[in-house]
Order: sequence, then C-alpha cells, then structure tokens
Amino acid sequence: MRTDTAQPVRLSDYRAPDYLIEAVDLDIKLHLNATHVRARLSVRPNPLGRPGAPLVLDGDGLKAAMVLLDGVALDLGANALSPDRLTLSEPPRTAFELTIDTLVDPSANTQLMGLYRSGSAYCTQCEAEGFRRITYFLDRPDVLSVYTTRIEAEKAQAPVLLGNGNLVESGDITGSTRHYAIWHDPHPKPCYLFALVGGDLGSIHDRFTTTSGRNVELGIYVEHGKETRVAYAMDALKRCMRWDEEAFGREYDLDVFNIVAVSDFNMGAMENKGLNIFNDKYVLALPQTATDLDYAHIEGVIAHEYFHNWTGNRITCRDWFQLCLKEGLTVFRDQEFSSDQRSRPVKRIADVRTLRAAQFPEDSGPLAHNVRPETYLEINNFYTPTIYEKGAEVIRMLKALIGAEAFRKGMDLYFDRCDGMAATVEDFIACFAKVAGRDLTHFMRWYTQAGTPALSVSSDYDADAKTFTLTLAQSTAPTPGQPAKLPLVIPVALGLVGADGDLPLTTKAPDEDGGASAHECASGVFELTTASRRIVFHTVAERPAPSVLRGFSAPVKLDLDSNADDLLTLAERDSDLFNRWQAIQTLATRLLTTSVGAIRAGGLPKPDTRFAEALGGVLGAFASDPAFTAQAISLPTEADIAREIGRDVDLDAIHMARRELRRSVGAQLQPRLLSAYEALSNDAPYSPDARSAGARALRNAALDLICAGDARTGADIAMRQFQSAHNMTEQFGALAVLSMVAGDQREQALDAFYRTHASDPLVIDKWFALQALIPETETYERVRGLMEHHAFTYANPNRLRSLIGSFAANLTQFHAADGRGYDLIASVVMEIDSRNPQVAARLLGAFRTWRSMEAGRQAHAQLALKRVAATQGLSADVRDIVDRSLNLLTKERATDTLDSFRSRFSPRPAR
Ligand code: 0A1
Ligand code: ZN
Repeated sequence: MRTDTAQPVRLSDYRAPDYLIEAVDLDIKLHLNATHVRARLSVRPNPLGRPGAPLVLDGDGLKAAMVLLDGVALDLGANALSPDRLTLSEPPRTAFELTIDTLVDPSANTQLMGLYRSGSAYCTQCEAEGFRRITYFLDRPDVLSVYTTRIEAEKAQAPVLLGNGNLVESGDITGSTRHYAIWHDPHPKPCYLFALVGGDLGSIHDRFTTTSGRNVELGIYVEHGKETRVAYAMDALKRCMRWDEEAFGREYDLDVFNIVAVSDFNMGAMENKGLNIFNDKYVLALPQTATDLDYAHIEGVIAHEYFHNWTGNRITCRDWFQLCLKEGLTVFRDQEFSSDQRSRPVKRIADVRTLRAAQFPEDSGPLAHNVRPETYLEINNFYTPTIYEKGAEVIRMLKALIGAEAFRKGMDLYFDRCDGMAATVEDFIACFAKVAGRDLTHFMRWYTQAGTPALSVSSDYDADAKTFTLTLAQSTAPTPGQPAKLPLVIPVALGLVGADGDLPLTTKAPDEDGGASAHECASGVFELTTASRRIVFHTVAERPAPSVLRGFSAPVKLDLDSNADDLLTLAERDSDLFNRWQAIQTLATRLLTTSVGAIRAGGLPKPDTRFAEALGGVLGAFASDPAFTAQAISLPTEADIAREIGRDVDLDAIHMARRELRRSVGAQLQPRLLSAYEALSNDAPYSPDARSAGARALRNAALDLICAGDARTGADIAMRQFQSAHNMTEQFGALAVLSMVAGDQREQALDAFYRTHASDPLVIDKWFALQALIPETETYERVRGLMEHHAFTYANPNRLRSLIGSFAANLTQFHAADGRGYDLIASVVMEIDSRNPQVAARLLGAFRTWRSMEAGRQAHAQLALKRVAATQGLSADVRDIVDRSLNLLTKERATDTLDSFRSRFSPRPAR
C-alpha cells in the first residue's frame, strides 16, 4: 500500500518520457496465489526525452523474479530494484528489449487495483496506476504501446479467458489441465487501459454492424445464472453504438467488444480497450430486481464506457492532470445520449440535481479543485464530481457559446487531429478556437479556476420607455490556494416571459450601453465576460418575468431578484421546462430558508397555501409529461436547503422545516394527489421506456406526498402497493415511503423485502441503504446493528457503500448534533483503510461540508477528522483527504498553487 509519505505531483513539472515502450508482450499464468507475469517490453529512447537518462519503471508492491536486458540476466541490487521501482541507470542508447518476471497474488489483493479476484473470477483494474501492481512499467498515460497478451489458466477454474483487442489463438495445453488464449490489440494504448479476465462465466452474445460494414461480435459475461439479466445492457450497448455514429460520426474499431460484470469493483465501470469491466450493478437488471432508475443508470454507464473508446482510448490524456479531457467530455456525451433516448428537459433536471448535490458542495469546501488540477498527492482522489460533472458542464457551455454546428465541427477536428495522441485540454480547446474563429483563452479559466461562481441578476422595467433592464454580476469566493478569482465567460440563456409566452428579445448594437449582438438576441444566449453587464431590452410592451439561465446554461449559483409573482408565472408558462422546474424549486427554497430561520428563533414556519396551489397546478397537467411532473413535485432536499443557507447550518431545523412544508402541501393537495395516484395505476407488463418510467416516478412521488400529508392513509396505500407490486420500482417506491413512518408496518415490510430478495446481493444493497437513510435518531443504532448482520461485509465495496456510504449521506444523522455520526464514519474509514484505501478515502469525503455546519457540529467533525489524521500509517489516499479537509496544506503546497494560478493568466495563443 502506498502510504502517507507521497510526494506532490505537479502539472508544471511535466516532461515527455525519456523512453517509449512500443510493444508489450505479456505472458500471464493465472494461479490463485502466485500468478506468473512475464512482460517483454520493446523499449527505445524517446527523441523528445533526455538522451542517456536512466530508465525508471514504476512498481507497486512487486516482487521481480528475473530481469533480462536483450536476453541477458541483470543482477540488480536493492537500489535498482525495489517493490516500487526498477531502475536501469545506463540503459542502451538504441532500441532494446527488457524481459521482466513478476509474481503476484490476486487472492490477497483487497485493494481491487491491479490483478485481483472477484467471486471466482480473475479480473484487473489498471486506471489510474494499477498496472504497476502487475509488472514494472512506465505507468503514465503518454506511453502508448501495442499489447499482445497470452493468458493461461486451469481450464476448469477459468474456461473463459478474455483480453484487449481481438482473439488470435486459443487452445489446450497438452498433457495439462490448463489452457490458454492469445489476444492482440492493434491500437497503441496506455497501460491503464490494459485488462484481462479469467473465470467460469456465463455470457450472452449479439452482433453489431457498423455503418462502414464492420461486423462486431458483442459479448456480455456474468456469473452463471445471471445471463437472464443482461438483455437491457446489451440493448443499450447497441443503441449507443449507433448513436455515436450518428451524433459524432464515431465507429467502433475492433471485431470484438466484450463487457464483464463483476461484483467487487471500486467504481462504476472501466473502459479498457475492447474489454470493459463493470460493477455488476450497472449491468444486471430484471423488472423484479431493478428500479427504473437502475435501468437509466445502466443505459448511461454502458454508454459512458463505450463512448470512451474515442474520448479516452483513441485520444487519451497526456497526463493525469488532463483527466477531465476524457471524463468531462465523455460524461457530456453520455448525457446527450440519454437525453436523446429519453426526455431532454427531465434528463437535464436530473443532471443538474446531481451536479448541485455532489459538485457544488465539493467546490465550496476544503476539497475544491480546478476542473484541471495543478497538483495532486494521490490521483485516485481526483475521480471527482468536479472532473466529471463540472467537466461536462464546461463542454456544454462551450457548445452554447459557439453553437451546435461549430461544436460538431470542432469535435470532428479534434478526432481528426488528435487520434492516436495523448492530448491536453489545450489541444482540445484549440480545435474549437480554430473552427469558431474565436480566441478561447478567457474560456480556459473554467479549467484553471476552482469554485462555483455566484451570478446575481436584478431587473428593472420602465413602463414609459418600454425597456426592461437586466443587470448581471458575477463573483467567485476564494477556494483553497486560490484567494483571488477572476471573471469567467458565462453563457446566460435568457428569455422574457409575458402573458402570452416568450417575448421577442430586442436590444441595440453591442457597443451601445446595454446593447447585445444580433446573434445573442437570436440564440437567447448572452455572454457575461466581465464582472458585470447591463442588458437593456427595448419595445417590451409589458413587465415580463425574466427567465434566466435557461436549461442551466452555466454551472453557477443564481441569485435572482424575481418576486414570487414572477416565479409563479415561470412555473406556469415558461417555455423552458428546466426553468419551470427551477421556479418551483426557488419558491420552495425561499419558503424553507425562511422557515429554518423561524424555527431557529424558536417559532414555527408559516403555512403558505399559494405554493401548494402552484404545485397543484403542475400536478393538474400530469398526464402530458409525468416524468417532468414527478420532478416538479419533488421538493428541494435537505442538502439543497443546507447549501442555500451556506453557513452555520443546523440540519435538525432544516429537517423540521422541510417535513412541515411537505406535510402542508401533502395535506392541501391530498384529493388531487390521490386521483393522480389512481389514474397512474396500470397493469401493463413492465417496460423500462422513459414514458412508462415517468408514470411510475410520478405515482411514487404522489404517494410520498400523500404520506407526508397524512401518514396513516399514505402508509396504508404504500403497504398495498408494496404487497401487490409488479416490479421493483413499485415495490421499492412503496418500501421507501413506508420506511419514513416509524412502526410495525415498516419493520414488517423490511423483513418481507429481505426474505424475498435474500439471495440477490444487488437488491439486498437497496435494503441496507434504505434503512441507513432513515432520518431518525434511532438510525445510528440500526446501522450499528446492521453492521453485525451476517450479510454485511467490509470486503465488498457495493455493500460497504450501501450501508455505511448511505449513512454518511443521511444528512441529519451523519451530522447529528452530538457528533456520533462523524465518529462512526471516521472509525469505519480507519478500519478499512489498509484493506481498500480508495474506498476509505471516498467515504471520508462525506466530511467535505463540515465547515458550513453550526459551531457545535463543526467541533465534533474536526475532532473526528483529527482522530483520523493522527493515525499512523494511513494510506496516501486517506492522508490526502484528511489533510485537505482540515486545511493542513503545507506552506509549500499553498504558495505553489497560488503562483501557478497567477502565471496562468498571461495570455497564451491557442494552438
Ligand atoms: N475511467 C472510469 C472510472 C474509473 C476510475 C478508476 C477506477 O479504479 C478503481 C475504476 C474506474 C470511468 O470513467 O468510467
Ligand atoms: Zn469515464
């Protein structure tokens, strides 16, 4: 395990590698405890590197049995060969071959990085730096090699042997119980995309013909008995392959595309070339075991990994600082795919909810970092919502700024120009600068400046002059290492909503005070590039309701001076569905923050019948778009309210305020909710399509509000739904509602659910998660009890996340005023750190908002973090998170970040 002595890695220190490895020949003999790996590396000096430099190969906990240089054994002392490094101080000046034998123990690998066992299969995970746990290598993404992999194993233990690329040969080993397969991947790739799988697996197969006529064999491999659950994943795969051809002109480039689902996996899935390995949660689905949301996630993750084939694999990253180059772009691509398959506005609402729930808190807390970071201690800690989700938002803004047509041309140029390269964010942006004929230097600040900008908008209507003036202003609060922020380029999509809908946008020329370009008025996207801007709209016949940031055109916190009447107008008739939804959320958030203030001052929230009426209005139109209505009647979460309040947060007061608003809305709308609930019942066979899923989502959301308004009535209906459910969406939706009502009914339903699904780990994960999320003080004891349950284990990341991760997401209980939630999570982090540092560090990330809490909670959180920080021998992963959470930045690190932050802004021409 890499421990807490890790040295910072800096973007400014990037140097081209001194050596290149053109071909890698691997011969891997799989054995449970001692797998032999022979790697034959064709190495040559890199003309761009330093001549005569030592060759330093990375390792991580390796044992080398033998090293040959051009066939001659090397006698390497401890200085040249250690578990984490193999150094040749004077390698040949011309091409040479290095043969390295290592011995690894997949059964002892609990970190799930490198070669490990999941169930009865062998599998690998090499991103970011797992390949160095298999053999010594230049483990960096800018070293691209052609791989040939021979895999050998006991035939009975691993009848299936899979590798990257195409299968070239396979057979039995005469006189032995073993067999082998040889895979060749003709596309040069970095070692983080290497993969192999060996196991006794079931599979289903299909075929896809690309537009240019390549026949691709598709396979999905799963544990035996689960083959019936992969049809949806296969269907999603074929749909996204076609979509990438149509939307981006990208075809698949091998004859085989295999997916393997394993049950022990640190993350969601991995895009290894031609051999994606998945957390089985994102592959397996049957109507009785998976909810509609699970189906949507499967579709999204299958697409995400597939899309990486071009954005990540064919064009990879020069270094790990460029991670957003593949991740932000690929998230953007999978979001677009799902939007096209489903409802675009509903998908946008869901994505923005995720961004706000996961990325905004990161961006405003001690773990804030740039979309392109400049320094890291442990790269595994940078697979974050900022890299992924904010990274995708940056691409979305780029598209909004240059327009869809130029965006597509820029993507085409990028694929053309950078294919086969290990590229940088600058290489990517240069393609768009070129096709759009525009300097994007200023736009680059989105990559180099952390923090969520605040966008404040005020409006003024002059009835005599018939002008409507909007004043936009931006500012960004300091983040660790970046005390001073500069204005960003913010695309603000605007509309003016009048009595009969959208009004035309008319302004004067841009050089006149408050003017805008014809392009801005036509597209509705106005650019804010300085600290503030005034836009004057002319010939505005009536006072409009401003619809600002339509479709959430930029990842900012919007502070709008609109009054309740404006918001009600938008909720009722904005042509932009996202902003209709947003108007309701804003109204609710305003009510809730006022109530929190009242509760903390010892008073009670004031009921507001107007708000419930507005929700009733949305509900009335449910039949036309049930998925949208479901989103619209789902009130802001506790985390949303906490974020809005921002400091001195008291989660108990927030919980009370929210419960009270839900109670009053549920009570006031009960008859309408009941009739919508009834109207949406349906005996048709389950189909995961967006329309049917939308109806089920609304039915569950209605039930949830009914129960909030009247627990007895709601729980009875929920119990009936639970007992008669035809699918997991209905069953789990009912159980989720029941779980909020303390009493026997809840416990009976939980028991019944467990008994029905005891043999199905993914469903039992739901059972653990639901209980850990109950917002009651008793949940702490319940979770402690569940940690003793025979089905609970620290060894399986999904199980750990389902119980402990969910408890850490249970805001009122994790942030319990007495600090016991913090203590529990800190203890688990320390318990699991030596087993699986990545998962431990991620769990510790739950503390990211601790400084926004009220003083008592802050003190408890700080104590718990200090307890972790004081532990000897922490992993590099946990050390990094705990130190940053406590702001234990070394002086050196802080000034370093600041200096490079300053120097970045000297304008550089786009290439
Ligand atoms: N590249 C993957 C994410 C991933 C990263 C690290 C991993 O190591 C455990 C696994 C997966 C993706 O974006 O899907
Ligand atoms: Zn990805």
